[in-house]
Amino acid sequence: MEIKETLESLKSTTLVKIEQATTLDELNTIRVSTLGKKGSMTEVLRGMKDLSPEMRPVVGSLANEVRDTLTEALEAKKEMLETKAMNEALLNETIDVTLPGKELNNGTPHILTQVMEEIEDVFLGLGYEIIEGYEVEKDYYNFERMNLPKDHPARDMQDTFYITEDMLLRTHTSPVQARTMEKHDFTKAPLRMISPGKVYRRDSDDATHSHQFHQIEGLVIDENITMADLKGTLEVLLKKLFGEDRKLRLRPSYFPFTEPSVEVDISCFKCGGKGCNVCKHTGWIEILGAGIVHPSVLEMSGVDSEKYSGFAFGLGPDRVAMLKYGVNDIRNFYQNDIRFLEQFKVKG
Ligand code: FA5
Repeated sequence: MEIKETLESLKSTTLVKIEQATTLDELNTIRVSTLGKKGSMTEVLRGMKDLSPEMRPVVGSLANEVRDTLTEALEAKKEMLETKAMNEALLNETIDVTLPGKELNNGTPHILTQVMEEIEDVFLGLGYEIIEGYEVEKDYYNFERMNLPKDHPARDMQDTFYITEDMLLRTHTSPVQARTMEKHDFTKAPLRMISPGKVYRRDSDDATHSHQFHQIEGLVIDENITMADLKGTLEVLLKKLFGEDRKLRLRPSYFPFTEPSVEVDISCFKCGGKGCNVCKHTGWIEILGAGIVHPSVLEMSGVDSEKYSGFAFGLGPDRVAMLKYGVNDIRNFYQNDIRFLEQFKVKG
């Protein structure tokens, strides 16, 4: 009889404890200490082995009833406490829908990329192809095929970084001329191409010179191409880029791969032509070199120089970007200063 009473009293005291529990943790402690492996209920049931055979089923069914009642009471209380906790959380966690959202910091193409794409668009509109060259180039294409044999003194104008005796970081985009001409079938169509990319020189850096910069090479080969075609094309480009009022100046110059050769200057953005520190007090900033392709350059690429002629130019988009946006030091483009770069965000 004693074990029956113990079970009854365990039931009633545990039900009171369940009733009084205020947290899920407390409830769990009650469950473990009553129904768990080392719980009081298990402890009581261990005494069953001492009962008479007639009493065992009676006490067994009572024990089942007590366990079921307690399990149900624990479940019901658990559900109640969970609902209560959720309601409290909902009341406490007020969401302020009027708070401003977090601003997403969108990236933007680098200003030099934007300027190069603008120039590419002008030439695509004129029917040119865009061709990529190699930044690591053979001495042969960079110099020899551009009419600069080994030991030619004009190589000094473009001293560079050699990788081996025959391989170098290209000093200009002009080697793309030779690589394109030797593959082109002139019996099918004239050649009109531009080639943008990075170039390298052992120049000492200053406000308008960087040891790594960009060029856009241009090349047009057809029958009867003259200096007038070159001048007309450059005028279309520079007026599109800078507006109608910017002045253009062609100065006689020398490149071994063009004859005649010119340097093309544009009036200074800062002083408008009066002379200042940006234009080194000349009123002009040089932005490209150009000329009529030298017959030897054509012949070395297998092009008949009696039949075909062409013009070529090498434009510095870094200088174009400086002129267009009034940037007075080229080094700003390469220093990755976010405050500088953010000024040229594409609005979108
Ligand atoms: C050349 O590199 C020739 N290959 C251009 C050419 C092509 C002439 C086809 C004739 C026919 P030059 O060294 O002048 O030429 O450079 C061309 C342009 O690159 C310059 O007008 C200038 O805008 C830019 N440039 C040259 N050196 C630097 C530098 N260190 N930093 C930034 N821009 C430069």
